[in-house]
Formats: sequence, structure tokens, C-alpha cells
Amino acid sequence: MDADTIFAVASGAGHAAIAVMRLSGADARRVLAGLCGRVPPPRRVSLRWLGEIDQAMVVWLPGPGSYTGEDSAELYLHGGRAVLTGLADALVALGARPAEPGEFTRRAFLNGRMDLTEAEAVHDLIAAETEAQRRQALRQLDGALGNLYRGWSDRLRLLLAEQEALIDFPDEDLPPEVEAQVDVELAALQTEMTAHLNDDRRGERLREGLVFAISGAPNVGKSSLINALAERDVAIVSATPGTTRDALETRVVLGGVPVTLVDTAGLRATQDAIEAEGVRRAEARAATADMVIAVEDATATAAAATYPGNCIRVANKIDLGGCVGHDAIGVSALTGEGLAILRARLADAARSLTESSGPPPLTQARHRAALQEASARLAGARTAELPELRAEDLRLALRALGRITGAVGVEDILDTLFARFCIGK
Ligand SMILES: Nc1nc2c(ncn2[C@@H]2O[C@H](COP(=O)(O)OP(=O)(O)OP(=O)(O)O)[C@@H](O)[C@H]2O)c(=O)[nH]1
Ligand SMILES: [Mg+2]
Repeated sequence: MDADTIFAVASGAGHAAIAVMRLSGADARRVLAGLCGRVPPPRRVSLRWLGEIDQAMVVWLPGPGSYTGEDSAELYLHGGRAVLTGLADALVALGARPAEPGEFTRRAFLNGRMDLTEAEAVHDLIAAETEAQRRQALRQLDGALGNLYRGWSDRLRLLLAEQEALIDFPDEDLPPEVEAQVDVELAALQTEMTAHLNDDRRGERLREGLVFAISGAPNVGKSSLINALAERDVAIVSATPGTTRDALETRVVLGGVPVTLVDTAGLRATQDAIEAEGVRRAEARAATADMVIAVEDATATAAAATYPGNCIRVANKIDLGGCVGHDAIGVSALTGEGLAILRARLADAARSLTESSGPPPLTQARHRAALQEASARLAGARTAELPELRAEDLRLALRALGRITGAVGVEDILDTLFARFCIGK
């Protein structure tokens, strides 16, 4: 166990009315007493002079019922730079050291206050930009995802115990129903895992945000459309076809989901090497986007390109007349006509790409990899010829599941996982 007592400013950087200093570790009581004399009663806000540094509200949070599980304290100070440096110097003089990013949460995990999915949710909640992301992180923080995986682990553990009994007492004939029952349960678990894995990456998409690429022929008004949707001047608009070369990005919120809109070069065959590179990039962005907004000119006769994935067709420049196909949305980036309808359609699309009903969705590639491994081991267990081999597959499946919640073998990933956190969390 880490014996250091750590501290960090948990509130945002810079000058503010109040700043929160956090302290945690075996020595927290002595350090706090050194700062403010008498340690206040637990979990009560008390006003204290911190030597000559500041007058602050102080909360003493003894372990194991604290966030980290260790003896901890929080101090609400005046948020000036000199106050915080003065306090940091005093804390170092008393034997504490500045915390690493995520170190409080890492200790909370190591002390069994939360599992890894909950620790990841703390990070996601802090990073959440939109309502839908916040809800997903909060649900995960509440243990929904961890409980799902632990439920599967518990069921696997029962099956493993039955297999082990079969290995240890091979002569005691188990009734054939037991064997059949094991296979039924294995099949059920595998079906549930497969359904969870085949979720179209909803949870991961919401966590990471979506990418919608605006694509189409030159001059149809793609750049005008991104400017209209983002309500700011993202891209250069001009009557010269082939204006946009680089892919330009801007973040918007649609249906509670963060969406990166990408404006791309107009698609056409060209001799110009720079424009050709733009076209190549445009095609690449459209191919990897979660959704393509395929723009065509309502007054032109040329049919718009078709895209294999999710696609919304938009016929622009309806202020000039022309016609709008039955599966396209008619808009004018110039007058704003039809844009509200387009926005609503895009919001619906963003929601339906990320919304999930039923069990909580998978939110991280790390979970996905471990679940794929667990699912493959289950498949192995179902076809294993010998009880010993079947038991080994079940053990490996359990291990893979355990890595998600951090129940087993995660030492190697903790550094990378917590390094993404803020200092003070
Ligand atoms: N009348 C009318 N003109 C438009 C509309 N949208 C764009 N334009 C004009 O069409 C021309 C091309 O617009 P852009 O937005 O630069 O088109 P683009 O698709 O980004 O073109 P490239 O970057 O060259 O592929 C400009 O002169 C715009 O002012 C519209 O809804 N109505
Ligand atoms: Mg353009």
C-alpha cells in the first residue's frame, strides 16, 4: 500500500473565489493538525485558521468511509495563487507530497472503494460535454456496468465449481441433466455477451462523440452548410468549384450527443495534385464517418453519389427552385430554409446511433477486447471434450471478465488508465 500522504488542488486552475485542496493518506490527520491545530469533528465543516496562510473551511474525512478509503481532508480556501502556493509549501513541509494525475481515484480503486468501470466513469463524468454523455457516465459510476459483468462472473464461477467437482470426483456419476444444464447456461451467457458486444458501438460512440462528414460534388454548398449548421464561419465559401481542400472540423451538439461535423473537398476527377489529395481525404473521411451528409444541388440534374453506410441526403439551394428527391431534405444554406428540419433529422440520427435501451452499454474498447476474449473462451468451453479443458476455458473466461472490473490482473493497465485523469481526482 502506498504510504505517502498526497495533496492536490481539486478545483479548476487559476484565480477563483474558492479553491478546494484535497489531502489523503495514512498521515493525513497529523498533517491536518499541523496545519490548523485541532482536527475538526469528522464530516463537519469547520472554520479554521491555517497558520498565517488563510482562513478556510475544513472537513476531516476519516477512512475507510472516505473517497479514497484513507484518512482524508478537504480544505476550501480563497482561490488566489499565493494562497495555494503557500498551502502547498506548508503541506510539503509537513511531509505530504503533490498527487499524480488520478492518484486519489487510483487509491479508491486499490482500497476497494470502487471497481475499474466506476473509476473510468469518474473520468468520463468529468469529461462529459453533453447531457447524454453525463447520463451514461453517471449510470456507469452507479455500478450498472460493473454489476452486469460481476453477474456474469458469478454465473461462470458456479459453472466452474460444477466442472471442478466433476474433475475431482469423476466416479460419482452426475445425473445427465446436470451436463445438459451446464450447456444451457453456457449458451445463455454467450447469447447475452454477444448481444452486449453487438451494440453497434453505441456506448463507445456516445463517449467518444460522433463524426458526421459532409460530402458531395464541388460547389453544391457543403461549406455553406457547415457554416449554417455550426452558426459560425468555419469554412471559406466561394463560387469557384474546388474551394475546399483540407477537411475542416467543428464540434456541435445534436440530440445531446457531441458531433464533429467535417466539411470536405468536392468530389470530382481532377488534374490538380492538391485538389486530388483533398478528394482522397474527403473520401477517407466519408468512409470512416458515423454518418455522411450527402449534399447535392437541387437545381442540378446530376445524381448524388451513393454511400454504403448511414447517410442523409440533402438537396441544397432550394431558394433557386429545382427539385428535391423523395428521400432528400430540401434546404437553403443561404436563406436558412429547411435547416430546422435538417437539424432535427441529424439530432434523431445522433440519438439513434448512441441510445441504448436495456442493460448498460459497453463504453470502452478495453471492455470490448476483454469481452471478446471471454466470449471466445465460452465458445471453447462449450466444445471442449474433456472436463479439464472445459474448466480451463471457464477459468480464462472468468479472468477476462475480471480484468474489466479490475478484480484480477490489471496492474499493467493502471498507469495508462489513471494517467488520463486530472490531477486532484
Ligand atoms: N442560392 C444559393 N447559393 C448557395 C447556397 N449554398 C451555397 N451557395 C453558393 O454556392 C457556391 C458554393 O458554395 P460552397 O459552400 O463554397 O460550396 P462547396 O460545396 O463547399 O464547394 P467546394 O468546396 O468547392 O466543393 C457559393 O457561391 C455559395 O454562395 C444556397 O443555399 N443557395
Ligand atoms: Mg467547400
